[in-house]
Amino acid sequence: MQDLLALQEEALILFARLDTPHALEEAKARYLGKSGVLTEKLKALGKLPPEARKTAGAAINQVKTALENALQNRREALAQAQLEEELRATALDVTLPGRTPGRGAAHPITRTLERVQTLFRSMGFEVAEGPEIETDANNFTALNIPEDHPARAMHDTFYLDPGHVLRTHTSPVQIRYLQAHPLPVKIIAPGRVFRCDSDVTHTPMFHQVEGLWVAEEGVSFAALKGLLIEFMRAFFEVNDLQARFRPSFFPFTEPSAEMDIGCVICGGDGCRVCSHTGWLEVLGCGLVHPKVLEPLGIDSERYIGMAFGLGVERLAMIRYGVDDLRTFYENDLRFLRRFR
Ligand code: 2NM
Repeated sequence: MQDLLALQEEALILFARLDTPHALEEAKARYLGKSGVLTEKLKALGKLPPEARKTAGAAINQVKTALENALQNRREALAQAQLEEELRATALDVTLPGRTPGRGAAHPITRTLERVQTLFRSMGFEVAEGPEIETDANNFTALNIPEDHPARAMHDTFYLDPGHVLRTHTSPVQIRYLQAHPLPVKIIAPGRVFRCDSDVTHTPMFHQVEGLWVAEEGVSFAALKGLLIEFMRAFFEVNDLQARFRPSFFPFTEPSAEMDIGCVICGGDGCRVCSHTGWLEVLGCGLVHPKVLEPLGIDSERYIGMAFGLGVERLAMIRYGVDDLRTFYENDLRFLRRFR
């Protein structure tokens, strides 16, 4: 009897300590299996006298029942613990904020390009595009740029081979357009242009919008000035915008001019953006040279062309108050996020 109670005590302690179903079933076999300790004791009952057999059998069966109950309770406890562990491991906290993809935004140069295009469209211009790799003929010769012009030099232009360049302006788009469409034409040519230049105020790639309006009527230098002033007024949202046109030179226009506007940052008082002059240089313009029109079969006695070219980065810098051109192309999100 003493022996049996000690056995029960030992088994119950062991069951309570085992913490995997496998170990528990192994322990069960040791006590209750075919040759388990308790089973052997039952087998040995036959050797006892009938009276003793009865009490001993009852005692053994009592221990057997106690062990089976303990086993069953321990099985359930382990199963419950495992379920709880699984639930904990796969728990989903529905109160956590969602992982939404970061919201993107158009680059400030893209936004500026789109703003320029929208305004010129509203003034009746179509948008024309062309390749970034151009022939020397379209990029220079058709624009009355002489063979010995400094702009053609290797150190200013990216040559791909002797006959092809990365376009240095979008004017060749306008040459292509004039070759392919009947007059009148009224277009802008926005896009990337490339110059072998890199410092604080120049990047080797930048964006231009050039405009061209060729017609029998309505085109004049006065009309050109009025159009450009109207555009700048709308672009910078300044009603009483000051403007002036200084004589200049381009091989492809005559007369030619540079347009300045009263500084939209300081109102003309002088600041860092306008280098304390009160004026901002914003574009070049002029009336298209007969030497550009005539080779295209356009009678320059009958048709007049007005043209202009502006730098998108320059307009973006002024509009957004950015003082270093290169920041547009460093892809620093701290900078880019400011334009959302
Ligand atoms: C400028 C300034 C003045 C221009 C001229 C032409 C074309 F194709 F008609 F000859 N396109 N763009 C032009 C005129 C560009 O950029 C400062």
